[in-house]
Amino acid sequence: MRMNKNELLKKIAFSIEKGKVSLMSPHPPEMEGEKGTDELTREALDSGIPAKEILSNGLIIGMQKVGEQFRNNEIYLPDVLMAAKSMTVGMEHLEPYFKSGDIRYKGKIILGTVEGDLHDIGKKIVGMFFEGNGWEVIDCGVDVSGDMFCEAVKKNRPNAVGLSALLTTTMVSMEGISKEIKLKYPEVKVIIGGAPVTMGFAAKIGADAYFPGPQGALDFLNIACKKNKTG
Ligand code: B1M
Repeated sequence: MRMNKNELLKKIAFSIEKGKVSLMSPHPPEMEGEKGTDELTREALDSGIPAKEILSNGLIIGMQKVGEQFRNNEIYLPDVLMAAKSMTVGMEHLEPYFKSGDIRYKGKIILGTVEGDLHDIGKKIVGMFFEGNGWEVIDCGVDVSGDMFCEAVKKNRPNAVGLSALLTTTMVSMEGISKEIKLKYPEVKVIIGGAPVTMGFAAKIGADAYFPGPQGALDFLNIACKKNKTG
């Protein structure tokens, strides 16, 4: 029998929570023979659920639960790794649905997770969102130093650079990176985001803006870029 929308989204969240990648994956043993995020995400798309809804009400909900359980010491790092693997497989299905049909981009942004930090799921989501809304995204990956960001700016001449950090220990490096970019390229906007980052922190380190999620960052880019064009 076909699952309804809510059941399917709940199942996707659960398959992230449990790190069940696909039907064939042996982890976790108690879910042997069950569909994983791979099949469930495909099924959700095929049944007409919008990609944004699958992301927000399926994949992200599952990952939030993983975060809570990890914080409460109910699960361990290998479980988080399996959840991240499962999330990545789901996002791969969604990615084409976020691509913009625009050939003329509104502008260009460089994205990266700052040095010392390997968390990239949130940054990838932000990038997908930007691309889907007409921005060219150059993703420098994870563990990106100030010099690497500046090199990318020199090569690509973007309108903005977006820094992501998920650790309280790595968010501090945003200050040096932001200052280095601003010193060399004062016309380039620097925006920051990631779970531990705040508006106050952005102001303190001299970044142009902070956003808790992709939508605010996108609105900022659209306005800032328009102002630049009209002088
Ligand atoms: Co790690 N980890 N992790 N981890 N991990 C956290 C961040 C943690 C909060 C878990 C916890 O304790 N509850 C904790 C940090 C504690 C702290 O610093 N205060 C933590 C820790 C401690 C660690 C390790 C140190 C664990 C260890 O080794 N003992 C280690 C560090 C490795 C390193 O980076 N050097 C580590 C490792 C990992 C994995 C590799 C296993 C894996 C990452 C896999 C990957 O990314 N490819 C992982 C994961 C998955 C998590 C949690 C569970 C989930 C993160 C995530 O993907 N969230 C996380 C707990 C949590 O966040 N609740 C945790 C889903 C994602 C959609 O949200 O990334 O917040 P998020 O992105 C959002 C917004 O923040 C925002 O928009 C996104 C979309 O809505 N956003 C931006 C993000 N970037 C933005 C940029 C913008 C604008 C908005 O503009 C430029």
